[in-house]
Amino acid sequence: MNQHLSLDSGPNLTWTLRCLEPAPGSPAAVVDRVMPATVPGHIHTDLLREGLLVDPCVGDGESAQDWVGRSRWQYSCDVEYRPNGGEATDLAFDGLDTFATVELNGRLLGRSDDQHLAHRWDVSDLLVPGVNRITVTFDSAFEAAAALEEEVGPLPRPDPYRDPYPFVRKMACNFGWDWGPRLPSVGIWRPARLHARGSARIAGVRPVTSFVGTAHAPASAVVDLHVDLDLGAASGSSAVASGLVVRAVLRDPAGGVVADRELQVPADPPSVDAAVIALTVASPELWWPVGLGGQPLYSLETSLIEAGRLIATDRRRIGMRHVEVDETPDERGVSWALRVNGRRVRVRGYNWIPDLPFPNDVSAERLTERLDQAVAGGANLLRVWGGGHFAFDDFLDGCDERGLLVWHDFLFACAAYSEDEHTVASVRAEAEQAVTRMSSHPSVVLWCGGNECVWGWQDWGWQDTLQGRPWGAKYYTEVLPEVVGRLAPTTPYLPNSPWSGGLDHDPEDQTTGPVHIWDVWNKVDWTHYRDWDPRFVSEMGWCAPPTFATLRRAVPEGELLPGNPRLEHHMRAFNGMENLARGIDAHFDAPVDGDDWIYLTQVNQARAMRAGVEWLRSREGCDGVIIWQLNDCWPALSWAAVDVDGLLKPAWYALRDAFADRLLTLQPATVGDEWGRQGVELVAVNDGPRPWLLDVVVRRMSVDGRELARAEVALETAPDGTCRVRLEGAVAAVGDPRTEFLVADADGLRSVWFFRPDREVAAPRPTMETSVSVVGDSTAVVSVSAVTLLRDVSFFPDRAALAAGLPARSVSVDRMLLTVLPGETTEFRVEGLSPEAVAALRIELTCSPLLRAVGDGRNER
Ligand code: BMA
Repeated sequence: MNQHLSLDSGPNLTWTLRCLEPAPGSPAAVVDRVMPATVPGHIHTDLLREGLLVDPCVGDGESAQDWVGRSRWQYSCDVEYRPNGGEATDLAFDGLDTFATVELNGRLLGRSDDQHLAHRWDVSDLLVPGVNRITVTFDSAFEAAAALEEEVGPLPRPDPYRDPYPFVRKMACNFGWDWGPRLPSVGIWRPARLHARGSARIAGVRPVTSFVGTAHAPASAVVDLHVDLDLGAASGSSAVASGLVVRAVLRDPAGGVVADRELQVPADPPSVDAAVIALTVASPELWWPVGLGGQPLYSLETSLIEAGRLIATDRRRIGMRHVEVDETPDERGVSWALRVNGRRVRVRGYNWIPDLPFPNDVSAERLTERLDQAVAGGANLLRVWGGGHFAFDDFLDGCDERGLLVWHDFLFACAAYSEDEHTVASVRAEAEQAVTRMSSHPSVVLWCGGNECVWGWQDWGWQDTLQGRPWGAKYYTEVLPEVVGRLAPTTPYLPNSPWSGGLDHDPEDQTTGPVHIWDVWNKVDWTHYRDWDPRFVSEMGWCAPPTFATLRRAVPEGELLPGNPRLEHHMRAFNGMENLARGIDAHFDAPVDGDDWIYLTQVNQARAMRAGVEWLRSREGCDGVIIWQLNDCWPALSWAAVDVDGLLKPAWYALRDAFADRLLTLQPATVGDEWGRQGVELVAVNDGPRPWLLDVVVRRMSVDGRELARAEVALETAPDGTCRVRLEGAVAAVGDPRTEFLVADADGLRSVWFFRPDREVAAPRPTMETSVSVVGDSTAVVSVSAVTLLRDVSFFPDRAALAAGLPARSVSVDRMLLTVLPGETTEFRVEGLSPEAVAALRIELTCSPLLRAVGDGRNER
């Protein structure tokens, strides 16, 4: 039987680490110091534990660590080995970050220059009984990149990234991004092992599934199981291969065996892809995206038997689902829609970035929380963005279980890339490994060549700099589609994001393919999302600070206001502070203090996301919206909906509502009419599997609370349908857009439409009455009665937690950003405060027009 001796650090194995060549700026304490190292891990976390680094997330600790990525490092371990009867043994590393030289007992095994590649070396002849020494030496990625840049010549690189990340096959955002710190790491960052593999091992298991019958209820499925075999040194020897049998056992979700087949590996010639076993599943239980059905997972056990002896087993779960991209020409252009099991899935997604700067630090609990936040935030898809790393299996397992679709970029982002022979070979090998590893996950529904590379080439002036030199097109149009077509032929491939059908097409063409909407955040007000009428949006976003608690942790000193350099250090977006100010200026009066500023910037992010998503979801021709971005990797003023500490920003609540299966929304009747001056429509969007019948009450109101007109509208919305009615008559006859607004209510859902920005709306000075009651050991209900119109009333649980002396994460609230009409009462359910803490609670609510109301009856500005 294949045996694995883990080389991950633990009670039985110690790795050590030392600096071979300290770069200028290194602390004296690092010289000649031998330290314990974590495998799998990252050097920064070891140095932090040793007290050689300060926390890069606090203050400007990040700036003090430049020396780490410029030094040379060596990892070593002594491993006890007992010979196992002469079985061939490999030394296997699942990932080395990045310029690594690997030696065993002083003998060179090989080198790696690609963080995203797994390696294995046959060490049968080098291992000795007893202690064996493994060393991995890492050169500086900066120096390697500089040498490569010298070799292939400069390539265009976009702002604001000054480092030569496109020259190295290493996580691009390691070098800093417009939401993340610059912390180029080194390390043995994925698991390692000694693998007694004998004459053969299972190198990959790829189910390629086809269906017989209708797509949504097929009569049967045929799983062509491709079992990649690695015959190592025995390859070519028919004597070994002739005795090999592959057996596959497939069990349904209840555990019953549905297929059990064996295949003699063809002996002549033996190859690494010798076994394909067809498994037939009658009446398969289909795997569906969240909201459209269940996520049944079948268990698959693949074994390798040599001369009657079991030598290797692979276990995994697979799902029965069919996926395609529907690109049908129509009067507007060509659709771009995901279809799963024949059913169009209107995508409501979030872009995913590495959840911490050092990926191994993401615990199982943290990952679970983040995936749950995505689903609770209305998502049915995550896009793993190409500037990070290939998703780990625990992430994909979590997506399989939750019905979260995964769009996975290959690892190219915002840059031109060299097409030299060596890099092409590396990229091909990376892609082969990643596609093979991930192909059994039903959640992986799309491979995409890269992020914004074709757009950059088309629109960012690269062509002038490149003067005809290669820039990466070969990857997107040749290398990567060939790999996906060969190894995961039933998974769709998109050459890039954005993309409009060809290298010679404007990738931002709205009539076809996915676009990225960035002009809005970068240049204009968020009302201009309503100028767009695309087929699919794979990125759009608006920045805001993280929650107060997270920002205060990262910026312990000074006011939390623009102008504080420590705060601005955590804003990496190009023109970020200016854009935030521009955003506030378009809607609100200037903030007076830091609390106002945080509230207004966060509410503006939430409003931007709600406006953009509701507008795009209301357009029948738009088949998906993916928000930039779900998560953060450090305390950042960023586009994230959830901050690095896992705390929900107001935008998350707005997106949860805007992404609900059933959306009721008021929208302008005309594209480009940002404020609905030419008429407003009532739109119901039903992404769910059942029809939606609703009676909507639409009122035209005065800001002083008077009802000016009312209409009752009955809507019937089919599953996967949209229903729209233009408002007519008295309810639509707006007199003064500064004092009037519309409200639509049905089924507990509310949509509100104002015709002017807040600061032009003649709303009365806000007044509210509040009370709090304890309803359980740790639950309180904060109730708010509006005396005047209150918009976006919010209770911030992190502030309540800090006031009660509790960790910010320990208190949560169910809702945020409520618009309450005069005379109405609404409630927030707050979890995590003891009755004593509730008794001492000073209820702080914030709303627009700006007011901070406190629970002792006073209203404060
Ligand atoms: C796009 C993304 C990221 C970036 C984001 C915000 O360019 O693909 O590269 O972080 O917008 O600018």
